[in-house]
Amino acid sequence: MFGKIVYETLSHPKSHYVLCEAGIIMSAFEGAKIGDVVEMGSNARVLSGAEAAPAEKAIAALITSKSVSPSPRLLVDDACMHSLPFASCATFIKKALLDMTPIIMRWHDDCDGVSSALLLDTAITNFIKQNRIPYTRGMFVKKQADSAIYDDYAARQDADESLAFPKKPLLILLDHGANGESMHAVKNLKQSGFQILIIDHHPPSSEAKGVVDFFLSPFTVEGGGSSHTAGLLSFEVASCFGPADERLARWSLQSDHSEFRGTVEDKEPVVIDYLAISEKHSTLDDYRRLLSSPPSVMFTHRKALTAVENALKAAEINAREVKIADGVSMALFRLDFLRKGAYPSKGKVINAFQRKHEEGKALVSVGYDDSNALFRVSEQAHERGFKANELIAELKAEMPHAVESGGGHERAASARFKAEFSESVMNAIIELAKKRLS
Ligand SMILES: [Mn+2]
Repeated sequence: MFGKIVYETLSHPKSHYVLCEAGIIMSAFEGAKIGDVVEMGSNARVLSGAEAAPAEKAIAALITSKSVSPSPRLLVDDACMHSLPFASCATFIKKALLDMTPIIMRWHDDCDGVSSALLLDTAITNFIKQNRIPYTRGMFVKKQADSAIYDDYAARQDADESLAFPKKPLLILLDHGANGESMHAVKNLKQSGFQILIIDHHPPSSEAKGVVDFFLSPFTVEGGGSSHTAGLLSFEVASCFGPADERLARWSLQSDHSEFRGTVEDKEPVVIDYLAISEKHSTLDDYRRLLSSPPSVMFTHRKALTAVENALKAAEINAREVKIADGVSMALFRLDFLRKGAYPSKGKVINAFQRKHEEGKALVSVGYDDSNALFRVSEQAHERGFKANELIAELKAEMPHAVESGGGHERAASARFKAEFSESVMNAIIELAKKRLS
């Protein structure tokens, strides 16, 4: 029987893990290294040259047969979903698992990221069990990221982590890592020998596809966009491993305001978002435990709502209204009472404010602190011609010394500026708004 050495212990002398017809078997071959093909049994030895070729072929066929993936039934039936290579992505992961590649999986700290991680974790763990692959606990590292950027600090941690393994790991980045800001760190790890898989629905860097081993992004195919959440994509990949929890995909659609979300508002997306921020060290099992307990879901949902309500009150108390045109008003309120990285985010508070006050009104809400301003535009204000992204573009052009970045959509956008110019920036926003609607 032929086999391939896929892993080894760090002990002396080394023991080898050999992938063969019978599964993965532990054995020892003197002087052998990972990747060598061997003959097992009484004539146990490392094969080389012409002898190795048929063995390599047999092992490759074995891996191919064990990693086939059926095309999944699609939860969202559109051109983008039909074009995305879900089955190949699953096969890519299965091959890495059969090869006993250590895994480092990171996910964005929000409902979409957590849903993606829960789906892939279950799929991967089940595959490891079904195929009796002798992964030890430390070979599947799971970490929640703390932003949408995979940065050099994170990459350094992962590089350090990889030193404990006899071979380079597969890094799986979920719902983050594809944007331009992440490319430096991603490239570094790729160069150091990591395999990298990114499943992300954020607008990607043009380099992302070329850098990583597998890139699953709705932006790479016709008709895809941010509405195809990472949770949705991960659900389809997980479905190629076996039955997957459809609710997680639906929760990610709800939390990310996807155009494919259902009409029913579940509590769980709010709960997951809340936990991801307020209990940053939650493990995937912590999420599972909480989600499987209806009283805990109710309780945590209540806590999250209360946090938003209290923040909304604080915003309302300091809000001032400015008339920017006949029948169009702008509500400005400070958001510095919110702690950075805590729940709720500025975005959640301004959304809550806008939802409560916009009904039937031409209202532009501006939530701001010393270096940021967020805009939300009601339907009526938009009909009157107010476009937040255009105002920000004008602001940038007019105050290049003060405005650092900004952008977004017509009805939701934000700008970042230097704190020392905050007062003049806020005044300019009001003046530009008046001018644009006059
Ligand atoms: Mn996200």
